[in-house]
Amino acid sequence: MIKKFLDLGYQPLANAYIDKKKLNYKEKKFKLEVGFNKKNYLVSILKTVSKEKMFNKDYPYKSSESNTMQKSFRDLANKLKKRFKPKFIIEIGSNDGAFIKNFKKKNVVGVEPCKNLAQITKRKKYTIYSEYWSQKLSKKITKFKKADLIYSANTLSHIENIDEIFKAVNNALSKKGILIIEDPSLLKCLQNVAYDQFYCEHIYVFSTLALREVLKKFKLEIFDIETTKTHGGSNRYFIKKVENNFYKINKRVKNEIKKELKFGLNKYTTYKKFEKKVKISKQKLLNIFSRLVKKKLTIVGYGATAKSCTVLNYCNIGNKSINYFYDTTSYKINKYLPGSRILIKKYQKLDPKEVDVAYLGAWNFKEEIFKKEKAFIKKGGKFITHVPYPKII
Ligand code: DWN
Repeated sequence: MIKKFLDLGYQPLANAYIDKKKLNYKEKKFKLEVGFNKKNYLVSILKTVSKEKMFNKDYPYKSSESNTMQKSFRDLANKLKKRFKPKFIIEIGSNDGAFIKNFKKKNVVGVEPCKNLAQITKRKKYTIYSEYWSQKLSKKITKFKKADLIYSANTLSHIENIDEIFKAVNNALSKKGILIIEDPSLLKCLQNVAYDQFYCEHIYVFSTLALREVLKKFKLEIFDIETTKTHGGSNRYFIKKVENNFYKINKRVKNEIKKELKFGLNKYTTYKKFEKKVKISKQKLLNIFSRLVKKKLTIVGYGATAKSCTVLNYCNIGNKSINYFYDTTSYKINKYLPGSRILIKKYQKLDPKEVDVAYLGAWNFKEEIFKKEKAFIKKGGKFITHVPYPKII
């Protein structure tokens, strides 16, 4: 039933940054292929890696590293408090606490299997279950009180066993309780030719169409939807039990589905067109790098993202093109990007005396980055992006 439409070659684990001592060892790679399920419209990678290999005590990504995400979580928390007045909230995938820190400790618990991240929030005295989300855990957390709000950003698309997720959500939610999930939008991903949304951790990139189909089995339904700019364009889905008549289905849901159908997210041919665009994008990006390298310009990477792992390995771009990456995340500094093995240095403001061009690994934070690098831009510094098409800015 699942038909492959995209082959992104052999890829290492996207967040497995390499220590200098381990540079002589070969990394394990896996074939990164993406497919479309004609039955429920779900887009997923075909070969998955075990969750224990990806989400463990060494997980390097911290949501709080960007002001954009901090603001997005703060604004959302304020909105949710007003609109739903939740008394007991569960966050699935609480990362370093960027969302839950906006709530009173007595009102919220986090679920975060990556122990290093869970620890950060535990130290601030929040209740965090350092386990994978499951039916067993949901029963434990809600033994005495069901949740009136479950929130999960950029996490459910990382969990292979969809059945387990939603059965656990059903267990944990009160009758009037709601689930809000936020993940990159498949429509935006295709429109932006952002093929780097596909890597080992992103098992699914959801569309409203697909999510609606998946939820039916669990007697859950989407009653509202918001589109956000975060992570290159995401959808925030508001979901309730079908039996819960407390909330009416907002017409935004219908409108979003209309948009997705118009674009053809229900048709395999749309995905084959996307495949062609990805190949063109690769060629154009390689042409840009080759032109700049010939001119002997100094190119660095900006933001050693998981997404850039897909781009660098698919396009075979390495340290002959990009001298090093800058990143603000302490775990990543002085390590090397998986596959491409480009060194990651501690972030410092771009200096036009040292850098001619910066490749935007974190293109999704372009606005935040451009604000920070005003001086570099003013003095003629340039950026390369591959989204929505490869170009120098
Ligand atoms: O889904 C996921 C998303 C939410 O986060 C995970 N699977 C893994 C991770 O993906 P990513 O690494 O592609 O996410 P980001 O948020 O695009 O990563 C931004 C990176 O760039 C971080 O390492 C921090 C860094 N950064 C920086 O060095 N300077 C970010 C900003 C805004 C900056 O100014």
